[in-house]
Amino acid sequence: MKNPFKNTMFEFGVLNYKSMPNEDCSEVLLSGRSNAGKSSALNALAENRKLARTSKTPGRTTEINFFRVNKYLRLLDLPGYGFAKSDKSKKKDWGPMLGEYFQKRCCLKAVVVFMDIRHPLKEIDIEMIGLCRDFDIEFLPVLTKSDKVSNNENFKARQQVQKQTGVKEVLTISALKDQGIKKLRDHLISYSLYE
Ligand SMILES: Nc1nc2c(ncn2[C@@H]2O[C@H](COP(=O)(O)OP(=O)(O)OP(=O)(O)O)[C@@H](O)[C@H]2O)c(=O)[nH]1
Ligand SMILES: [Mg+2]
Repeated sequence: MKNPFKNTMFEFGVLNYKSMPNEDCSEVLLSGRSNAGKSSALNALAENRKLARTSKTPGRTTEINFFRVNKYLRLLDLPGYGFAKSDKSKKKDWGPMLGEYFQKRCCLKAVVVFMDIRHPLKEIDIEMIGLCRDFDIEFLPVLTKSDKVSNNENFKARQQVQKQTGVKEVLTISALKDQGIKKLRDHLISYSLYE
């Protein structure tokens, strides 16, 4: 079957809630610490390396970027926390904006919390999960860079996250090896069907 993310396109980059586009489809927020692998995952979903900018230098994504998957779904690439030292002027506290976004944006259907499989559930991840719980928004923990660890460590990390979050479904992916990406696509598409 054709990859439903193949035609994903960049739409807008915004710095605040006011500048966001009209709510004309479901939205899923891609969140996680800087360097967690959000943009790489997005590119793997779309099979397009040029879609979102990825970098070894944390903090290269500085705006919330809206990507249109199809008529029914948008993905929002949220810059990670902990920005590059060289770019202090662009440092931004997303906290207040996210609160407003979670509260007002009815089309927000789910939040993906990307975490490096080698160090999941840092404080900021727990805060994000707390925000989802406060606003009753579904969240999906996704452990990234699974190619960096053994199968055993992979299993243990997933178990730890399941136990700590109480969530049954924890995905593991490798954007590099194209592992778990199909399953992530299926989850994202299912969110777009939520009422
Ligand atoms: N080995 C491996 N490296 C990966 C994988 N995914 C991402 N990386 C690397 O991790 C680094 C950060 O990836 P990004 O996708 O830019 O991370 P990000 O979460 O978008 O970071 P910010 O935009 O700063 O929030 C890059 O050097 C990627 O090449 C993976 O599946 N395997
Ligand atoms: Mg990024």
